[in-house]
Amino acid sequence: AGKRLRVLVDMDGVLADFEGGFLKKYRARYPDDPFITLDDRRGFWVSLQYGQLRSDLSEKAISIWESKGFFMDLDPLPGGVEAVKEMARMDDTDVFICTSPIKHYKHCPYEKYAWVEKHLGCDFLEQVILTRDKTLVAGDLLIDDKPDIQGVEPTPTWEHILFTACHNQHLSISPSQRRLLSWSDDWRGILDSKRK
Ligand code: BVP
Repeated sequence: AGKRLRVLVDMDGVLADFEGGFLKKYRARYPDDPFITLDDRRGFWVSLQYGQLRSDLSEKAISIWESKGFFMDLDPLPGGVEAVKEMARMDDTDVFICTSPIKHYKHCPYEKYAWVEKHLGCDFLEQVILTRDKTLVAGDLLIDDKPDIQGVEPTPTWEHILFTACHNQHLSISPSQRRLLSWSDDWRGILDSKRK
């Protein structure tokens, strides 16, 4: 007993609806161009799939999340904010929001902090970790919708829990990998499984 559990929670696709926010703003800005429904999304990178649809659409997709207000305006995914707040109130539990900003840094880092303040409260700003390399962050669990999380550290301390999203729902994963299907799924059981 006595060891605290450290949970790292991703933001885009886990707490904030990146895919829904993207599609809505893409269609509003480029109403005459083809788009990919959320059901047809495959692969983590939106820009890659749009570029495969038509070569000019990669840049158009990128223009959406590089615009002012994109990250700020993302809706919370169902149950995420409540789950993270409950986690933070649990005994012997530390929760951090671990998120990778885009390299176009004009709006994104600011808006990620603003989103956390708006939806989780200013006390939660203490828990924000912005990094392009999550393998360097030590934790027991990383709840993230990106199937392959890599960086300079070959053996991260966390167990990656794959959070189901439109782009990864059809992926077959190794038997050892665990999924969280949504915030209605048993996230408390996953946390308990890591407590010693
Ligand atoms: O901030 C998001 C958007 C960006 O990558 C970041 C992923 O962060 P994590 O969820 O891993 O923390 N992003 C960028 C592209 C294309 C760039 Br070119 C993309 O297709 N999808 C995407 O999410």
